[in-house]
Amino acid sequence: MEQEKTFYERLKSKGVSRRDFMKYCTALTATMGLSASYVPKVAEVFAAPAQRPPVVWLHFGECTGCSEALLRSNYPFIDELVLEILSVEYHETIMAAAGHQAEENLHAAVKKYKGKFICVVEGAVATKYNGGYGKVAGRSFLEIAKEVVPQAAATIAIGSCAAYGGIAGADPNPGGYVGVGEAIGASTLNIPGCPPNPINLVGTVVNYLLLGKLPALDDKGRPLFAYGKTIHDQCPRRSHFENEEFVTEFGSAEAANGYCLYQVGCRGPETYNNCPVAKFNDGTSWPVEAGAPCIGCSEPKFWDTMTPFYEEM
Ligand code: FSX
Ligand code: SF4
Ligand code: F3S
Repeated sequence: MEQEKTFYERLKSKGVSRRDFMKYCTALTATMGLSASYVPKVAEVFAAPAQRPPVVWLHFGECTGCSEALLRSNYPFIDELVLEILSVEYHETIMAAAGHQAEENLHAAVKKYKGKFICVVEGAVATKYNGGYGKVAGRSFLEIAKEVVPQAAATIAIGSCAAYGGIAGADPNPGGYVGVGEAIGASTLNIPGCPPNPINLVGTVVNYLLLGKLPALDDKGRPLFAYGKTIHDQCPRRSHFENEEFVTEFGSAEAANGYCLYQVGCRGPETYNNCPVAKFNDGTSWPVEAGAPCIGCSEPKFWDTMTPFYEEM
């Protein structure tokens, strides 16, 4: 109880009301595919976590948009919440240490939490030329991944780069960039998207803390709660298109068809993700709602298979 009180007091001091927090927990519970009766239990995971798993967060070939999406989320407190449930031991973007001290932190964390930490990987791994296309502190991404990943309890590849190679792995891919799992022959839980929606990472971790297991995955390693349906299947532009009233509003089926972005290249029918329901920026909007066709950013090799993005499939 004391711990819970402290938690709400901490949130309050950051300008987050209990009501805001419960609103977030309700959205998160729905995203995870759990019934509303789980909302208090989800809140409890944050307010009184039974355990805070240590996390080693690695950065390889990427734009850091994945971390930025998490840290600059419009829920002003999501980064705080993540730090309530995870003990982030190493993260190059947010840690104070630099240079040799940062390297020491990495080695110390891996040694101390061997077999117990969650490894989160952001970015793709260069495999050609002995990993020569990407290094941190004089060691190749490949070398670091080979050392750290096998010592983790589980590895989460966040973003399409870490999951499948992403932009770094796009044709002609001179560095031989691939996803971290492929690079070292390990299996990873993948949360793709460029960037991915932070709620899907939080949902995965909360699922683990609440139910004691990782969520069910599809054949591409993605949690089914988030990637079980296509964008097109959940798209409001589609339901509008199929909705008679909407067609009437637009005057004709032809005009309503213009509202759907298929003809300007939307890849929603081949892309699995929950953007239409989870949305971004505090549930404000998502690409198709904002008028931008889905470019298939959560699918493997989308830079090669979905381009040119502006042409009809
Ligand atoms: Fe890749 Fe993440 Fe795209 Fe960027 O770090 S998934 S380039 S949004 O940021 O890895
Ligand atoms: Fe499908 Fe895209 Fe059209 Fe939405 S905008 S209905 S996802 S093709
Ligand atoms: Fe990506 Fe398409 Fe969603 S481009 S962010 S999967 S709408």
